[in-house]
Amino acid sequence: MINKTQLKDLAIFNGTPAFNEKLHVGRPNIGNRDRLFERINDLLDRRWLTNNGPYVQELEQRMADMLGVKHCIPMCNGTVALEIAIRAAGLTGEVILPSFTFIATAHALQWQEITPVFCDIEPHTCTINPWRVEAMITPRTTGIIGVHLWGQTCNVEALTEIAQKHNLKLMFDAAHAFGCSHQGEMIGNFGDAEVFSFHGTKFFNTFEGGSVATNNDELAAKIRLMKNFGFAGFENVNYIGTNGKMSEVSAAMGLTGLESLDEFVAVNYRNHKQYQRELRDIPGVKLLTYNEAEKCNYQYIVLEIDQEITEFSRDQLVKILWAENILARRYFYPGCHRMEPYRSYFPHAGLLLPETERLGKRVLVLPTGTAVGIEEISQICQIIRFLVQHSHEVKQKLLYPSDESVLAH
Ligand code: T4K
Repeated sequence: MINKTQLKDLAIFNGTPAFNEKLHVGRPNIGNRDRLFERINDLLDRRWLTNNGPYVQELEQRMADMLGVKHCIPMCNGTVALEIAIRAAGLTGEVILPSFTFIATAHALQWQEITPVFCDIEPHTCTINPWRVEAMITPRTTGIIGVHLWGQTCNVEALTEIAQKHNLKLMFDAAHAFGCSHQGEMIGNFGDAEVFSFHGTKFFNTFEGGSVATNNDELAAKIRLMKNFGFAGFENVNYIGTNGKMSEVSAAMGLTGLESLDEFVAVNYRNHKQYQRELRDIPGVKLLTYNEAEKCNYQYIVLEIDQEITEFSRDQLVKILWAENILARRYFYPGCHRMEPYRSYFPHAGLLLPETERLGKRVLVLPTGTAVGIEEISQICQIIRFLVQHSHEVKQKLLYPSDESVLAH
């Protein structure tokens, strides 16, 4: 570990970077390689590569058992899974969702010419604020999509009540929440449908992949047809459909990953605890904590920076960390409403999104997962602690880089 004791030790001020190799957020968790290669050999021998092959079917069954849900239909990625679920559930007109999410949640609606209506979030969970949802319902509203951001679950009860009261569909973007529970029940069981992402950066991955979980048989039947061009039998097409199928090689990765899921959680939990210990009592730096009474994948290490205390901003911190080869990410800045086409469509949306605007400027995500060790975490935390301890000088030096007198501190 490189101990940073003076400003000039920081890489941004020409010191040696803390890490030789870049430390990424979202490095994939890889399960047992031998088991994966065995499965790949099997599927090659079988010459069955896609189109609801045996591995896809096995993965679906295993996931449904694990979640205690009737259907957990594998798909080619989370975005297409969202698009298909939205279409199969019959959403049209306007749908209310948070702006503080990955752009795919909004795009899955707009792609089908459904208007995304951006709603603010609750500050403590970063999930959609149900009380604000109710105020945004219009005669054109057909549904609500909550996002279980960072694996923190939405206020499912309040959203369910609002959806029932106004006769709206309720779906959840559960891209971050595979393996998480809410009130003791696994995510996958709530609303009309919940959508997972199994992208390489997710806690559980199938290279690319996703799934729609639902307890609604009719909806599941529709989704199965829609993900296969609408085909019911060889020559009969019932719906407009698309190609949302998961391939066998992805399912092989998924089956292998499922066997190591407990290990992935254990590593993430260990890392989270390490961050919690080492970032404790640093003024202006708040680590998002999880409800340990629930199941959780602990996949996201989320910091909120209060510039009033740290003096330097979240953006300046990210810049300093990147110089050290710690590639912290500003998820989900600046919010969907500030990205095109939504920025042009709804130029004043931000006025109704004060928490989204506030948190978007304060939040950053740090590396974790099986690719990150506890020494690396200690090094990251040591740098952050050092920065806050010397916040005034750091701020000065960032403002006046050529002032050598500051470096002496
Ligand atoms: N809803 C929500 C709430 C989501 O967060 C997402 C996806 C979706 C829906 C849509 O699901 P998918 O259609 O993706 O299944 C990444 C992911 O691409 C995206 O899946 C994810 N959310 C989002 C939060 O993060 P980027 O633009 O940040 O990706 P990128 O290429 O910068 O990669 C992130 C980091 O991971 C980098 O530091 C490098 C590292 N990485 C990445 C890959 C792909 C690796 O180390 N190895 C790899 O193989 O979007």
